[in-house]
Amino acid sequence: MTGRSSYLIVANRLPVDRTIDPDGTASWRRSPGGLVTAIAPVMQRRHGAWAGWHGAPDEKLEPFEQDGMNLIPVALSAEEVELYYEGFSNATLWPLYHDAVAPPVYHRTMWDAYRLVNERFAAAAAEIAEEGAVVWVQDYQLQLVPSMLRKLRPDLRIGFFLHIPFPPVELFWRLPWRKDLVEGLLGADLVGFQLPGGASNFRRLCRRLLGLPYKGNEIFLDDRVVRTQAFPISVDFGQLDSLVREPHIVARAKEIRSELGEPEHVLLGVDRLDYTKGIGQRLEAFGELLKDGRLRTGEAVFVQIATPSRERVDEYRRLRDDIELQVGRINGEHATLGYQPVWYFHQSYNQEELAALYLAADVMVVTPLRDGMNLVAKEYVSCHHDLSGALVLSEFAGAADELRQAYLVNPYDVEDVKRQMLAAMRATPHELARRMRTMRRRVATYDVDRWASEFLTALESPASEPATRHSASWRSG
Ligand code: ADQ
Repeated sequence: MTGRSSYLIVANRLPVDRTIDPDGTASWRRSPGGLVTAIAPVMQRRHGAWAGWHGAPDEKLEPFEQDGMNLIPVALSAEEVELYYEGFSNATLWPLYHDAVAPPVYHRTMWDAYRLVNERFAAAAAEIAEEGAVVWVQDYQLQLVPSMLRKLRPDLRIGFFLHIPFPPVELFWRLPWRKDLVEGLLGADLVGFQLPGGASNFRRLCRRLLGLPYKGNEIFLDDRVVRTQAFPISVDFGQLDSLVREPHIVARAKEIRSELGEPEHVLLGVDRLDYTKGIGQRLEAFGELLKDGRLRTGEAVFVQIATPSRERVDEYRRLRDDIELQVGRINGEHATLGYQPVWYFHQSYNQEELAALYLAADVMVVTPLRDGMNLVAKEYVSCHHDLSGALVLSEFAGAADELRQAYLVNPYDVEDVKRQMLAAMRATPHELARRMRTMRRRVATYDVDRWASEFLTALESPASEPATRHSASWRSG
């Protein structure tokens, strides 16, 4: 470890994955993904540090340097992984914040572990941060960290960003620990959300639960002001845009289409295998189009990539079984020798293969029942510089706020999904280009770099005086 840092990220996971070489030696590799790509350069410029779990239970590691970042591993026991991560984070908060599309579980032992682990993250951050440092806490696993950290280190400037939706007051109200969580978040100077709707849900909740007044974006506490604001996350548009122009990616995309049997239409889904993503809904729509005869045998194939995810949580095991049964049924009913309608992969891919798949797909089908943003939709758009391709996008994905020219669907309405999938397949190149051009302009302008810099600029700008509280109006609605 090289001393204290003036800039610090606190996230459930470190931005690196451990790889074991054939000779048995372990090394660390930067994790793929927009968040790391966006934040790493800022951290390098500012001698930043990153505190997070390194991914293996019951292992205590010393801080180390990687890629010009100070990495501070936070240890978790196997029991804590079960109760804090799989339990309170992914079996309580995750479903509750996603409109309770699966029933959340409420267990006091999980909550106790969540609080304990949040305390450990806060203590690690307090120890590393320089006087007056900027600390940016990430996501729903660490919602208590802002207030815990402020108690330990009132000199810090603390930001928090929630990557998933913030639910309406009526849903949040169910949480036995609702007050603790809200007070936890209010330890931050700036609380960021994907959409303005999440920010306003939070402000209303603060008023109803704690009687706190707010005006515009600002919530007034006795001694300070908490800013709440939307910062829609994005992707590294420039990097994807140049990657898909490389000849080997273009060649791979052609090869993929040929391996699929050169169908007229390639439809694609790419998701973590998660019940919020509406994978079953889109497969049902595709299956019905084949059954109705609105798609001819051999005309279209559906490629569904489902990255393994949270496999020890019960709800995820059931989902995997359901999806695999559904894929088997569709193929059983509609395949012929030489034609397989659904290609399903329960695997992870590297970025190049994913980019080639995006490029190869005529229709990207993104149908979450609820999603904070959905980066896959923005990645697809970034990969279509020739203005080909159509995006079918759920109205319940945060990305739908920006990508208005997508074929927007209500994933609960199977007829609507079928109609829009067909419309996307039948559209003229001119129509596709018109839609794609506008969507690309949006993603190119609001890329992940802009997301990170807007958040940090807002965090570092001076807060309003708490005195303005007296002029705060009580908002209704
Ligand atoms: P996720 O729920 O994980 O993210 P998403 O935004 O779509 O959802 O990001 C998934 C990422 O994983 C994408 O970058 C995608 O390319 C990658 N990925 C998916 N399948 C893969 C595979 N088989 N192999 C390799 N990579 C794969 C949460 C929230 C979202 C929010 C993001 C960022 O749920 O709403 O957009 O955080 O804030």
